Amino acid sequence: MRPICPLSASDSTSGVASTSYQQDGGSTQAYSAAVSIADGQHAITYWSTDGAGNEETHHTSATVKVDTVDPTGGITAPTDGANVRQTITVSSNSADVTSGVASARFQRSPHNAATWTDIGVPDSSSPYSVNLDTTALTDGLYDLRVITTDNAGRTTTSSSVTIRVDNTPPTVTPTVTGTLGTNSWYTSDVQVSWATSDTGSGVATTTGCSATSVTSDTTGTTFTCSATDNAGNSASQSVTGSPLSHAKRASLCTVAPSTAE
Ligand SMILES: [Ca+2]
Ligand SMILES: [Ca+2]
Repeated sequence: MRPICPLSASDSTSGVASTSYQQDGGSTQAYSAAVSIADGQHAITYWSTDGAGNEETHHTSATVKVDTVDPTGGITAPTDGANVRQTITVSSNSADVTSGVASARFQRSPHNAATWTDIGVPDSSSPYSVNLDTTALTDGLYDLRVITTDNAGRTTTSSSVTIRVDNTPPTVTPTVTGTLGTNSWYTSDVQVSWATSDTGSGVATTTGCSATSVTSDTTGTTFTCSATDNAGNSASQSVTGSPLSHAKRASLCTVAPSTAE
């Protein structure tokens, strides 16, 4: 409902003949009924004239501020469907044409649960954003939204975007096959193969994970497979020949996996 601005006047002797007003210093208007005020900030000047033609001192209202339009604003980052890890920046394009944005309040919920939790404190200055430490959350799907409030107190709640939090590196598993002799030495050619998997965002890329055949005596040769998931978590594992050098085939043992950030 657009606000209206009613005026009233009285005169003790000859009576009020007319009441006039100007909006924002514009043309003089005869006042007959409540005046509708457009969105924005306005100054109303008004005065009455009595039956004897006496015009009273003009009055100017306090600034009349009108905002009838809800603000706008949606999540601009991360994008819907994004795989994220570590600490991310959540941003919005909150805006309001008339009274301006008072705050952008960011919230998260487990996907489709609609149990919203504030992310940090509302941001009151553009560009509107907040940091989200995803390591404090269980890996999985989450919805994000922003509630934009304008300076008139009107609010708009955005639609939500869904992200996948994945702070767990892929699993890299070597398999070494061959004819095992004694003391962990292989006495045949040896095949090194790899399995990579990721239960969160999935494996995006692998390096060095092709199956390899060791067909000559070797010691100290290291084979490494690295995998990176779609959120950017990496892991690698290596198998390396034993330092012993006098056997038919080098023994192979698994060393501890390393996780790259
Ligand atoms: Ca507004
Ligand atoms: Ca993962």
